Amino acid sequence: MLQAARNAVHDARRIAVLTGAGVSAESGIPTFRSNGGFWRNNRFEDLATPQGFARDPLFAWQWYEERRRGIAAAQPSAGHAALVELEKRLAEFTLITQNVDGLHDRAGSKNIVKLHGDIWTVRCLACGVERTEHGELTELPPRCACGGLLRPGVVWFGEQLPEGAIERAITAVQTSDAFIVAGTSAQVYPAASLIPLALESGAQVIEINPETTDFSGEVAFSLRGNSAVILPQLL
Ligand code: BJW
Ligand code: ZN
Repeated sequence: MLQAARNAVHDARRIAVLTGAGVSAESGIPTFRSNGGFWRNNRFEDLATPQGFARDPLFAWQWYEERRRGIAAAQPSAGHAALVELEKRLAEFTLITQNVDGLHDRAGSKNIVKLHGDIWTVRCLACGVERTEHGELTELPPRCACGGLLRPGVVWFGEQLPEGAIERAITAVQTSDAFIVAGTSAQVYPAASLIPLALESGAQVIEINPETTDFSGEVAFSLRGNSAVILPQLL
């Protein structure tokens, strides 16, 4: 199975990749739905919806600030590094990520589509200004120069994805010879819909996950294991 998947990667001229929280798990960052995942101990309705944030911005910000600190202290894994190498080999490569942690950028990946935004940006709910904010936030909840409340620049449930993001992802998937799906439970849409799209478009789909997903039975290669081990082996 691994050798056949390696051949599919080797033969592909255009590759698209979809990553999820599992790829950052090996950097020590909790996932959402696995054991020890965020949604096992927190209600996503309180933390990852506009309604939850509006009810208690301080509570949501305390969670985001704790995550930002953990991510700042983390290092990209061997899985992140393998995707940088893969990009260097190919003329056309798109890394579509659901992760907001910025570890793909820090590892050195270039052509990244961030479907769910970026935890290092903040946006003002009053004037709409957006900026990158890497340091520790001194005041919680943080405020804009205009006095408005700042929110994390991530995509919550019920919200639109960043402008153009899903369109770029769809084009990359439809034109790819191979589509690698790593470390995602594939339960959140529209990100998960890229998998059936790749199958319809005739791409060789390679899934990397220690667990099965709803798509494991449909993809060409379902590689069971950790992405920090399997992604380097694929190259
Ligand atoms: C390893 C590993 C290792 C462990 N190596 N692997 C169609 C049908 C039904 C519902 C909808 C639909 N279309 C839209 C919706 C609504 C909703 C949705 O999808 N709901 C579902 C839950 C059913 N989607 C939305 O609202 C989206 N917006 C949208 O569609 O706008 C248009 C619209 C609006 C209103 C109505 C209808 C349409 C927005 C979704 C935003 C998701 N946001 C979050 C939070 C981001 C901010 C933050 O980080 O705080 O994004 S939720 C969370 O889940 C986060 C993740 O990016 C996302 C995906 O999670 P991921 O990455 O898959 O992580 P896990 O934990 O689920 O899985 C980890 C996997 O790794 C597991 O499988 C492990 O086995 C594996 N793993 N260790 C490899 N070492
Ligand atoms: Zn403002």
